[in-house]
Amino acid sequence: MFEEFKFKGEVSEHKKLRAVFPEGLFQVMKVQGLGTKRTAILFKTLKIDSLEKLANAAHSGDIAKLRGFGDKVQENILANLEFVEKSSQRNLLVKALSYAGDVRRYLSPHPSIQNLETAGSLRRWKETIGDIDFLCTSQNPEKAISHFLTFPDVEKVLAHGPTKASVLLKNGPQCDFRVVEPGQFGAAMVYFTGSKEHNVRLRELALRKGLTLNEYGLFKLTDKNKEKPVAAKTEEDVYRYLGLPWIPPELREDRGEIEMGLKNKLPRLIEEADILGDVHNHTTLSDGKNTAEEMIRAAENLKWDWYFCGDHSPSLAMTHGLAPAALWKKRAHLEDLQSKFKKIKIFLGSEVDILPNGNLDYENAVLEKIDCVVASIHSRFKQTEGEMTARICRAIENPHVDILGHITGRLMNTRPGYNVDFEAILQKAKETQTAIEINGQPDRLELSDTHVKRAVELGVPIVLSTDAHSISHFENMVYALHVARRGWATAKDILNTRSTTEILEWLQS
Ligand code: DGT
Ligand code: CA
Ligand code: CA
Ligand code: ZN
Repeated sequence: MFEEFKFKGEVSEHKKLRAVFPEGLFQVMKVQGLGTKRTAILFKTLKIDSLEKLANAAHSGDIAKLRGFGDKVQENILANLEFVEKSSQRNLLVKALSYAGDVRRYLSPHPSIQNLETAGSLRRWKETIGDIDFLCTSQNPEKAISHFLTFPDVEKVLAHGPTKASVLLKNGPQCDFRVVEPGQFGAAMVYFTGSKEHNVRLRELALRKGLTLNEYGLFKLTDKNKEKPVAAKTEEDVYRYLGLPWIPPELREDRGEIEMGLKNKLPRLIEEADILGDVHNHTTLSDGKNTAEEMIRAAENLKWDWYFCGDHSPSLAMTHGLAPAALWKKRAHLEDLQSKFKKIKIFLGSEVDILPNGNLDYENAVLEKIDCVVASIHSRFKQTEGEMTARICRAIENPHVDILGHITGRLMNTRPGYNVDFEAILQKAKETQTAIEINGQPDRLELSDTHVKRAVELGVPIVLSTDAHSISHFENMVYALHVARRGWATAKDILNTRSTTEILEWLQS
């Protein structure tokens, strides 16, 4: 059962487990150096099911006495507890989406609720979420509010009035709910989608045009009592009256979207339908849970055109990576499998470790024969920023490396990434035309949005990856996609949009 904990990002699984295990156990497991096995031991022997109990046991020295733990592990726990406690105040996007899905399924069928939408950071697909914001219109706001308050997963009502309410969800984040007039819905959506910084800039722009903007509408300054909005019903109306195109929520961060919007130069962001395949994933041959055949079938069901079927390289023992002989056996197996699949083209991929000195885990003669090489770091996270940067730059200088995998090794709310000089790496990637990955695992999501934007500016190729260890992880592509969108990426900036011929050409060039 504890093994199953490992599957992060499986929303349904997560939900089932949430009901069975104390929430605190999930937090304990996230402390770096613990993981599923040690968390299980701590739970069974010392009844540790919360961060508080973990801290007490570590301070009293009980943990060091356990077999297989010792002083060093105990010290590590104490050091890492601080990081986890600090970061657990914001929820991972994936978790917030799961809660928001529950709320939506409960609210949307109700007869007094229309136009139910999420707003706030969730609608902007920010990587972490403070609270969940919902907006709707209604003929009967009080009925809508009282329905919201009777949601079975409400732990505590924080505040409520005739048109708005805030609750704390069981084991979960805060959720805010507002009911607005249908005629004001667009203005309310703009206001409550934010970000605050984007809204400030919109209001400045409004003022310059002799207008004033709030959650009820856009009004002329001469309309002293704000009686007749010039725009309010739809977001498009509000933006249009300000001289702007509708701005995708992912861009609403005051990172230049208003300036570019005024010039009508906003990028046409990449969309889910543009994605034709994945380059980074794993099968049962290394540490995945599904066979190559199962993975490929699931990929074909997603209507992808191509699939680079990957696994780990051997240096990291716990992932059971493939020695060269096993790689060639796998290639033959993939060639056999191809005859079973008519719609998807299968290739040999590999996630190859970058060794501490920047060398790769396979010889060049082996790398050369792999169709797509993703190089990533999985060891010696404690090197200095200078060492890490040099190590990565050296790896991507190797002409057989096509893609740099998870660039910082971070696990959000668990461990910070290793320190790297992003600018130096992006420049090196540009020079060597190595692609940089946006890893879609919900607790990684690296490269982050601002670095994606920089990569786009520099013309560094970007690839979205699922890093799937089971077929259910293919949904990670959606998270990677939205990071790309938050980084202003268009289809042309992202390699996953290339046809089979084009991606092979790119890999060979
Ligand atoms: P979060 O919840 O911390 O992840 O981030 P948001 O962006 O969802 O922030 P939240 O829930 O406090 O508020 C939702 C939106 O409402 C926010 O993005 C912009 C708008 N908003 C809230 N408070 C203010 C404010 O004081 N001024 C302005 N202009 N907008 C606000
Ligand atoms: Ca929020
Ligand atoms: Ca809020
Ligand atoms: Zn991987």
